Amino acid sequence: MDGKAEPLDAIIVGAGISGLYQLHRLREMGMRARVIEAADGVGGTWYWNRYPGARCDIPSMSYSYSFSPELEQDWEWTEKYPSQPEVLRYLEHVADRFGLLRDITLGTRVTAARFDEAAARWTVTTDPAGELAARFLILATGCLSVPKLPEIPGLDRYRGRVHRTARWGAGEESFDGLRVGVIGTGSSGIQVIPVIARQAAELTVFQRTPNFSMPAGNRPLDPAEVAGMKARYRQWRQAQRASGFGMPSDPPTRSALDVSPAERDAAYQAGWDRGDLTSLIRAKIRATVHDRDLAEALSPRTFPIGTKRPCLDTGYYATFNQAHVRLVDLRATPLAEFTPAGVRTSEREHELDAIVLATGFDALTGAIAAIDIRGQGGAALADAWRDGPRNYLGLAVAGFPNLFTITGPLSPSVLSNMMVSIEQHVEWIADCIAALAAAGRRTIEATERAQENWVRHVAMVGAVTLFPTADSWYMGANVPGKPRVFLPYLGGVGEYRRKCDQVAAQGYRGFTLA
Ligand code: NA7
Repeated sequence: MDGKAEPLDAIIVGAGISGLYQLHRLREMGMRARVIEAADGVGGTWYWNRYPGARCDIPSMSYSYSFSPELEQDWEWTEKYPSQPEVLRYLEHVADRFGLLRDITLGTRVTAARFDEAAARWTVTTDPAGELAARFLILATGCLSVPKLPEIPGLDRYRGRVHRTARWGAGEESFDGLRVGVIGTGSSGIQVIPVIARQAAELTVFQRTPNFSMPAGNRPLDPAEVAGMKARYRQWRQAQRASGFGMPSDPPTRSALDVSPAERDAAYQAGWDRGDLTSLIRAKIRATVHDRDLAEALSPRTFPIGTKRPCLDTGYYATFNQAHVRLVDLRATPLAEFTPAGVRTSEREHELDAIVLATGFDALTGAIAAIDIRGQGGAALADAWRDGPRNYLGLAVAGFPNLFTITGPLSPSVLSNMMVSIEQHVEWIADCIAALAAAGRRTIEATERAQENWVRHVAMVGAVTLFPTADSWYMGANVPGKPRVFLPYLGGVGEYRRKCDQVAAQGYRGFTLA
């Protein structure tokens, strides 16, 4: 890369949903921006997570950009919940439609970034070797983009095929006739397991914690339904923005205790049929899985529902009724090591031709921590965040001027429809950069005080819920040694948007402009 060219206005790290839109938005403002992307294509999460069965668990017509009414009208989603190939095709279409590729450098990873105070700009270092400078650095690095391996030794000794759901390669589809092991039963495991079961000769599922999962009820979209949504898209988008989680729903009007048991059951059943009610899950597992002990082993007991991300599945529990599918309960017999032939638990060795790792991510902070970021006085972000992320509004960090994080930790991010939160951040950042330019300012930086108050507020809102009681990736609990902090902001996307807009309207209250 040419480091000697005129510095850019902005460097954007990542060409997923957020990086693509940020680039488009800045270019529309006449800014010079470049996206640096490690993958060989655009799409972020939807580029990497190509495992069979990968599907979004937000309805397609809501999990799509709202910034272009023409795009909204032109694009035809085919299923209620879009499959990974369909979302990726959509994002490739967006990159193409808005001519974004000419300002995206693919196959290049940002490894370090330092802020030069005198010049008031960021210089980033890349691999393959290169340097690039810009006034603003925008991390569009994703919340679930650094996969985590299981913490047991010996993976390099194992002689069979190893697949990672979060790094699925082309041509990895067939498990025909193989003895396959899947480690992990989060959303990824729960989606991939029924598909692999259709191919494998034997499938062994290694489960550490059973999850709450509900039938997705995925289906082709009805043309009349699509036309109806397209006709009222603008209102729907407005409702999304004002909602709690980026998905509008009718709030309950009566307590469950005020109605008859029959009425209550009917309401619960209707919810189950819609695929969004959780109370019946254990009973449904018992009704689906024939073997009582197996049903119990698959039933979550160790955390309150919703405190770990609930899953949507297609035939997950029924998969365990097939004779060639086995469950290994790692709470009873923990994994000890990989062996040349498979894996060994505390009880025995399991010989496997292929192992699929669906073991999750270093969520929310992993991709930011992977870059050596140096702010004022050469201070490292890694040091500033040693005890957990500290920022203002989940958007900016004291001591790191002109640095923005899209759906960063301590913003609603993963507790919302990501599309809604991403668009909000992209637009807020773009408006902020425009406001600075209009005011003839070069830098913006969160104050320590505003940051302190925000960190405390996010923790306080989280603390009144049951979220901190679960060993979840929301809490950083899935990565050994990671500080235990509630990472997303639970204030609701509507309320959060109001706060961010207010800060901007008050001349960027809590920021220092210079
Ligand atoms: P998750 O939800 O973090 O799931 C990872 C799974 O892997 C989970 O069942 C873990 O058990 C299990 N795991 C992790 N490490 C180990 C080890 N060392 N041994 C055994 N089992 C292990 O990641 P996903 O990719 O499924 O989903 C991530 C998000 O993507 C999802 O929530 C949606 O928002 C989209 P644990 O529960 O930690 O005991």
